[in-house]
Amino acid sequence: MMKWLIVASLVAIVVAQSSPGLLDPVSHEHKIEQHHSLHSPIDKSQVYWNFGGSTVVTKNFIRLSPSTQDRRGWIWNEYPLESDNWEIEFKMEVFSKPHFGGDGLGFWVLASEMDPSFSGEPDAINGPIFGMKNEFKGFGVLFDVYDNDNRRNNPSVFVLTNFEGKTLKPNHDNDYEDDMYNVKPSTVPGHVGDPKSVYQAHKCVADFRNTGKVSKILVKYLHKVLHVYVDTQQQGYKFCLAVEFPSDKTFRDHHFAFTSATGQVADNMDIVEVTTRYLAESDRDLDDSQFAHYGQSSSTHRFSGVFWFLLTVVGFGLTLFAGYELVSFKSVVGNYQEATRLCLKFNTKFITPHFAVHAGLTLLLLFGGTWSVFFLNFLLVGYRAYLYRVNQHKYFPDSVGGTKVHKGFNGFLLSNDLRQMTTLLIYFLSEVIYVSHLLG
Ligand SMILES: [Ca+2]
Ligand SMILES: [Ca+2]
Repeated sequence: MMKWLIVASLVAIVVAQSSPGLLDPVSHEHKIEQHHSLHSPIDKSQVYWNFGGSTVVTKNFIRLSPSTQDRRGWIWNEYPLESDNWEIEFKMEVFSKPHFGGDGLGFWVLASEMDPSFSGEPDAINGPIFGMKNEFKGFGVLFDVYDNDNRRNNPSVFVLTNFEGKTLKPNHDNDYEDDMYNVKPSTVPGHVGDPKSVYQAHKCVADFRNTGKVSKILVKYLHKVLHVYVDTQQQGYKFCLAVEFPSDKTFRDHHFAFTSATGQVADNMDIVEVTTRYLAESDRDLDDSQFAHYGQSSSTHRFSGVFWFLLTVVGFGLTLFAGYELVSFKSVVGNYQEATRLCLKFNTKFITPHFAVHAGLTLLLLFGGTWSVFFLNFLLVGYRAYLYRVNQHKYFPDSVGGTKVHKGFNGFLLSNDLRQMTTLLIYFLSEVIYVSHLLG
């Protein structure tokens, strides 16, 4: 019973996710503007949307581009914006089998003169910026999936502006780092000028690719400040970025659009649902510092592959050793003489180096940002430190195969059997996580 309780609680610790966000930045009090929205069945609800390029519209989703190299697709909302303040919430999915995917997609707010139906060319808005042409007029919230500069800071979310409709030449090779719009908000709570300010972000890294879930994005434009919130795990929105546009900027009569592009690498890029609301000038600004947030780099990639490779190798060694230990002790059950010999061997040769290697690995975990695994291993280190302190760390033949612990000892001890099984389980679960980090 005790054994299974421990197993169950260890598994629970490892799979434990952060608790869902309590705050909801969506302005549910305002009604949905159907002209700017898309709901299932999409093929019936898209009368206000035009599409082209590689885009395919089905009942349940719009595939902007398929997981095929060098494709570009777009959809354009034909109904012009009739409010200065608005928010758009969309669900999207970016996925494909290969380890790498890309290039990316964009949500755009564009001047009406860009309306593709004005052009003789059906794909006139298509171009190299995730499916958008360099001369776009307006701005876009971009989702850059592929990590071109190998700085392990993708998929990233940021804003690109071109209010004059000039020919932009953004630097795709460094993932638009030099081109991102980065004017920080000066007027809203939680940002620059606010003593509580913790977020001064004009971009974020949010891993929305191959999550097996639909990601939700909320873009809110209120009082000239553009806020972006992202939810990749269906656990509630987290803050991503906020930027302030020039005070004379209104996007009345502009149009919503989405584009995407694949290149050498290719993902399916789907829009699953779009919900738009007009906001009122009297709406209150949200305090972005109250939200959990996505950082500037991916937490799972805070360390290089070498770091996780090292953990994987050492963790594999420890797992093998724990397995060997367990099997060795099982094989001498009932044979007191052999059990004595085995205990002596482990007590003199293995226990201290084994504990030392594991303690070193746990120390490394402290820097890896994987708190559940660190906590799990820290428990084990703590228990072993306790064993040393009460001088009960050695194996003794009486307890091999049984549940007996040292006679005359009043503290807390696991039986040898349980101690070895728990160790093996913790090592194994940790190893699974090291490998998953190593593989990205
Ligand atoms: Ca990129
Ligand atoms: Ca990058």
